[in-house]
Amino acid sequence: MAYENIVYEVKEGIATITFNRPKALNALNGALLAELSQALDVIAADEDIRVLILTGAGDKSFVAGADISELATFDSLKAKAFALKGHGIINKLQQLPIAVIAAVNGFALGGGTEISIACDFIYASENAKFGQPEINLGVIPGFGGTQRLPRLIGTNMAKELIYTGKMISAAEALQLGLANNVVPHDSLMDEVMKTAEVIASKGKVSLREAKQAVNKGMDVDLASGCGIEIDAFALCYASPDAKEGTSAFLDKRQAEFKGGLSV
Ligand code: DAK
Repeated sequence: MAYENIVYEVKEGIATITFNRPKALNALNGALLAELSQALDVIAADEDIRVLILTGAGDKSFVAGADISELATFDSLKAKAFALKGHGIINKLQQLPIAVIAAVNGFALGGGTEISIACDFIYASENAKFGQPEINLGVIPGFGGTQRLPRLIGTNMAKELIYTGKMISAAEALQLGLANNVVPHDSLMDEVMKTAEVIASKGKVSLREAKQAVNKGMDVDLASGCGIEIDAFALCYASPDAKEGTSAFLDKRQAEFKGGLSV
């Protein structure tokens, strides 16, 4: 389908979604969210895609949050409907059976931070800024920020960011473990692509099982999490990739993983 608020590209198993409302610093309006949701469905159904990269159009912003001109029109019922829709899309993003990297190229505020932390990890450019400024608008994070941010950076630090609405730099985000890597602005996509290519060369089933074991395990106690890992480990052997990976090592050659998701 034709998208107007995002750009969707796929190259050699690596998909990229670029939020594309640069005049509004890529703020999330309803139309953009609907397109994002559709693109995620397309990606989920495409067995050839192994990695998704999310980034923002222009030099300045990843996503500057929900579109405030839409937020300004809400009543409680509309706010609830918007929250349900937003959570649905962000859950879909988090649960994609492939690796998802946020390439944060500028402002990641409010919904921008919330989308980035629903990805598997974040690479940020030196001029990236993160924050949950909803408190300045008289509301609270509505796309999972009160839940995912404390799990990622700890309760007290998350509370400080959510209560003050302040922005933090890429360097601070790195220190907090919010970003995995901070790189010069102009080399952000190259660095993200290098990591994406490494991941795309791995087995699709083992990647999916690793991701699901980590994600599901974070929501349960350690013993239950280890149970999840045991099942996920066993399932990897349903794919020819396990045979290929172990044989390749023993044969002293590079593994060529070809297993699909149909196992
Ligand atoms: N929405 C709409 N337009 C935005 C925008 C946004 N979030 N952010 C920026 N823009 C627009 C500006 O209005 C401006 O438009 P023009 O005036 O040129 O037409 C253009 O983008 C450039 O912005 P600035 O001129 O302000 O650029 P600066 O470099 O001076 O400042 C800034 C950049 C990012 C610091 C500033 O634009 C800013 O503070 N933006 C707002 C950041 C923010 O507060 N974001 C919203 C966070 S709240 C919920 C679910 C989710 C949420 C809430 C509820 N429920 C389900 C109920 C989520 C809420 C949020 O994300």
